[in-house]
Amino acid sequence: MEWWKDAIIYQIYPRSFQDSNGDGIGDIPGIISRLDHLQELGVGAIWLSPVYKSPNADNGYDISDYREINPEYGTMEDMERLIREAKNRNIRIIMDLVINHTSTDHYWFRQSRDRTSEYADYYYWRHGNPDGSLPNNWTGFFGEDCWEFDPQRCEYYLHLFAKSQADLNYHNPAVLEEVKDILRFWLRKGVAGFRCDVINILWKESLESGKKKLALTGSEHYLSLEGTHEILRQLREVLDEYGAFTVGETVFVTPRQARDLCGADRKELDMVFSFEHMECDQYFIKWFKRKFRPKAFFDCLSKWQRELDWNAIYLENHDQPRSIPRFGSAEYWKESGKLLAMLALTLRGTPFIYQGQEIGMMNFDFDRMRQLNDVESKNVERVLRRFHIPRRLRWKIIARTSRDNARTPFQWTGERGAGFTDTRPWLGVNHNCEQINLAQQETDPDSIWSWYKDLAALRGGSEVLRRGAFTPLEANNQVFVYRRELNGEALTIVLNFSGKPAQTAQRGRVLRSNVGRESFDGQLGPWEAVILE
Ligand code: ISL
Ligand code: CA
Repeated sequence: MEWWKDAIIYQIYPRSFQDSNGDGIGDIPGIISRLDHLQELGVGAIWLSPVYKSPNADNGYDISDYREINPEYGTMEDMERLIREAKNRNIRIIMDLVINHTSTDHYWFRQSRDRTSEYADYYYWRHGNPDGSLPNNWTGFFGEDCWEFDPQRCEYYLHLFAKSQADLNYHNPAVLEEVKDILRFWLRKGVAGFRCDVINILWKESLESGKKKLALTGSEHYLSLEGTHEILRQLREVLDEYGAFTVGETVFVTPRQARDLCGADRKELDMVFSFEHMECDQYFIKWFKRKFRPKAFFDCLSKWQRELDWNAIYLENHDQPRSIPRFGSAEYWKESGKLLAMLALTLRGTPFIYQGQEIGMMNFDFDRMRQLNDVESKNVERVLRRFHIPRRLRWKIIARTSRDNARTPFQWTGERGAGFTDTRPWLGVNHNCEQINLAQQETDPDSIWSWYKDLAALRGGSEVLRRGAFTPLEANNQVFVYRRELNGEALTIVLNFSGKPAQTAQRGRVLRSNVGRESFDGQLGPWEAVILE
């Protein structure tokens, strides 16, 4: 029971993991061929970003058929083989469940364009106002307004994300029944659970205009509302028939709201991805970057550790820039990469490692818009242009925040194509693959990869690290110290988040050091990290 409290979960972004048939696009046979890599790392489950049929406006987060595999990624047989082959290695498969919206290519949506069809109310359709304005003043997640006119139905439909991602209408009970069937379909195939995309915005209480805000005007009408809790409890009944696991991606949640979504007594989700710790390098919204503030980051992590019994721990995913240049240091690439690994694997909760994190992959090295694929970046560039932001500044904003930073192909080797593909990849390989790649790190016992394996094994064998209580001991703008404790056994983790020397009052026997230190007198070098007994 609760296997997910002891496991490390690895996120795969299928399009960028491993191409097996030379079309430049990662695929399921490619993933199967790399399962040994994941087994070696010691992961207990894989979260697969969407592999369903999709026109790829948002790389699979726009699903056109929940029961088909995107042909670019393989066949249903390939998927079934992946589930089997992973199981042989004691690795579970977690699917991405995107049910806030579907692609406008989905059969339901195409039918819904006809007002007399049985699918007419599967989406939010509204007339514009008599003065010609949109049905309400809401703004969407990708920076634009969120209504699109459909000439066939002569109405607007709601889309909180891209134009081709239409929001499903959960006021219509048939929609939830459809979703339950989709869950059963996949659970019967043997998947272990779901990562639930933007799950706390499912229920739109009303479609009235909202209070004007810098971003997401209207969100008070759908963020973490009771209607969503009700939906989750119903889905949970289905999930419980199969003992399935869920982690919800929950945007803009407070600890209190998160507890209501994943508290053990709530019978909703098992855990949630919160976002607050990802906001310590921004003003208000992610497009306005500021210098990373370590103290705010530590305080935020400690707060979530204190407020929730169990957290989903992550520093990277397919929507965020890479963690080393963000929270660590490019200059101290290896040291800070190892320090961040220590943080991710010693907090209380389930660690999620995003592909490439385990070898210290960095942000893309593109220099112009044309090299990007991300629909969000393209929308935002359009909005910035509308506000007459000059090109150089537009690029600066986008380069630092684009989701494509984390989506460049996995760097297996230092060759052209990085061992990901032998042809032109769908998104450019980072030129630093000559320095940063798995092949090189595999032969180096001092590499970031070796360090991840070592810490994963340490965690696997340590009840204190897996289940122990968390107590923060020191947090300033440089040093973060905390203790994990269980049944009288304690480990102290000491992290120097800076290129300058630092000090701490902690002493102890060194269990792990990212710089090969054998004894510890409280002095820390740049980006030094130790676990003390
Ligand atoms: O990317 C973001 C922050 O950098 C968010 O605004 C993101 O869009 C939000 O977290 C929702 O993400 C999820 O749903 C989106 C999809 O584009 C993302 O890839 C997915 O993780 C719509 O399905
Ligand atoms: Ca392929």
